[in-house]
Amino acid sequence: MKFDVLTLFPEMFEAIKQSIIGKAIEKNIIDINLVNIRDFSKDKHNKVDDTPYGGGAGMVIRPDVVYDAYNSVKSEDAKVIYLSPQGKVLNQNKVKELSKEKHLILLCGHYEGIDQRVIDEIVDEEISIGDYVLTGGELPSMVLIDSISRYVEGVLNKESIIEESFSENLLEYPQYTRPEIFLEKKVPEVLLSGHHENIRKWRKERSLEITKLKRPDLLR
Ligand code: 4F9
Repeated sequence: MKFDVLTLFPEMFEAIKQSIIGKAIEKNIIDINLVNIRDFSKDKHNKVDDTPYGGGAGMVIRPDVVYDAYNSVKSEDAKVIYLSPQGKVLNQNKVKELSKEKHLILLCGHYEGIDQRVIDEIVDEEISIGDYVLTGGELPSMVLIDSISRYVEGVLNKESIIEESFSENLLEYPQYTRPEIFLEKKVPEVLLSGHHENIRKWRKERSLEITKLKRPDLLR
């Protein structure tokens, strides 16, 4: 899976090159190519934005600069996603769907936004990660890369994937590790029993119970 990220702040993406995603990058299972929109500026001061037509506060990113950044990475089968509060709110079904793509181009806005003409020209899908406003699309892009990469073959170990499909649309059951007694609290007996079928049933029950209590909307 190839991700091209069009951003004014490529340094922010150091955060996603860690842990499981970092390993997947090393193994060449996923590729994250950071494209600095500023590299496509047309003037000697590297300016990428200008004041909004019609007036108002803030600056707007110029369409020509974004278009040239896009043209430097586009491919026949690329899907272009703009991270924006105006997009459809991301959920696990959308994540799974997007994980089947080969090439995603993620466009990150900043300031007051990006000139609408280039959005209309290049964007296939607008996605929000929730109903709140951020300072830019970089964190939402990283959320998208992280959640999608989990579904790419070879990124997670097999057990984690089976575990997930088993408990689909439910919250996770509680986990315990050593010590067996902590602040006078014992680990649930069934988990020490070695009885795999009973453990499986207990975990499913806890998942259902926790989902009913904390997120009944997930059960519908
Ligand atoms: C993008 C917020 C996606 C939520 C981008 C300011 C954003 C956002 N989901 N807020 N720029």
